[in-house]
Amino acid sequence: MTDPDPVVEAVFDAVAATAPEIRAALPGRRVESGTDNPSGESVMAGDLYADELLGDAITAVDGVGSFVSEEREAAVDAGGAVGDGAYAVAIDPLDGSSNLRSNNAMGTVVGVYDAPLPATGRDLVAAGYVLYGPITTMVVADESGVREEVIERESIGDDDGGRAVSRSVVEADLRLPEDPLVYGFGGRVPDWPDDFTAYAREIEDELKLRYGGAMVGDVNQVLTYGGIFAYPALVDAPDGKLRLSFEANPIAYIVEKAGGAASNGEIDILDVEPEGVHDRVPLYVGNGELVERLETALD
Ligand code: AHM
Ligand code: MG
Repeated sequence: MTDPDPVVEAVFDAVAATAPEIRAALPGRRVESGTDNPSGESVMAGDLYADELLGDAITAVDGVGSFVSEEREAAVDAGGAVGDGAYAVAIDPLDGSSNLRSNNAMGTVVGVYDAPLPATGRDLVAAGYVLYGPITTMVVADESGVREEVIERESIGDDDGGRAVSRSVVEADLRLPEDPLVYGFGGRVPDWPDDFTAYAREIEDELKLRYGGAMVGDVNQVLTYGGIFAYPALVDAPDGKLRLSFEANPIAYIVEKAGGAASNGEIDILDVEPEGVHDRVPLYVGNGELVERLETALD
C-alpha cells in the first residue's frame, strides 16, 4: 500500500461533501436550463447546479491548479502550476442527467490528472465517481487500488472536525468478478456498425442486459457483477458519445485498477491522445476477455 496523496484525499473529501447537497437540490431541477454545453447537448438545471457546487468546492482545494468540466468551454485556473506540484481535476458533474425526468440513477465522475488538459489517461493519479442510487456511494481508485465508500450526512460537531458528511469504506479492495454476468450497450441498434452488432448478438446470448442510461450506474453494475459496458462508435458518430477527459479516462482508470480492461475498440483508452478537452471516444470497458473479443470483432 502506498500512502494516500493528501491532495487526492482532499479532492474526494470535497466531492463527498458536495454529494448530499447535489442530491438534495435535484427535485426542483429536473428541467432543461435552456443552454447547451460545449458538446452541443442540452444542459439540465441539475447539471448547472452540480457544476457550480463542484467547481467551487474543487477549486478551493490546495494543490488543485486547474478545474475542467464537461459543462464549461475553458479550464478554470485554480492558481497552481499543473504538473509542477498541482493537479488538474476534470469532472462530469451530473452524468446521465437525462435520467432526472424519469428518476433513475445518475453520477458524478472525477479524474485527477498530473498534467494540464488535454492529457492522456496515463496522466491520471486518481479517479472516482459518485453514484446517486438508492444510497449515495463513491468509488475511488488510485495507485493502491479501488475502494467503495458510502457517503452519508452526519451531524456537525462530531469528533471529526465538523465534516458535514461521513465517508465509510464498505469495500476496501474492489475487484471485478472473474465470471461476467451483465452487459449494457448505449445507442440505437440501427446506428451501430455491423461488426459491433454481430459482437452484441453473441454477448446477448451469454450475459444479462442491464442498461440504465447513466454510464456511472451501468459501469457500477459491471464492477459489481462482472461484464461489459459500451457506448460504441456509431455509423454517423465514429467517436461515439462519451467524452474522453471527463468520462472514458476516469472510468477506464477505475476499471483497470479493479482488474479489468478498457478500449476504444483498438487501443487502451488510457493511451488515446486527445486533441481537445471535449473530444469524444468510443468506450468498451469490463472484463479483459470480453474487451479482447470486442477488439478482435472490430478488427
Ligand atoms: P451526459 O453526461 O450528458 O448525461 O451524457 C452521457 C450519458 C451516459 O451516462 C450514458 O452512458 C449515455 O449518455 C446514455 O446515452 P443514451 O441516452 O443515448 O443511451
Ligand atoms: Mg456523462
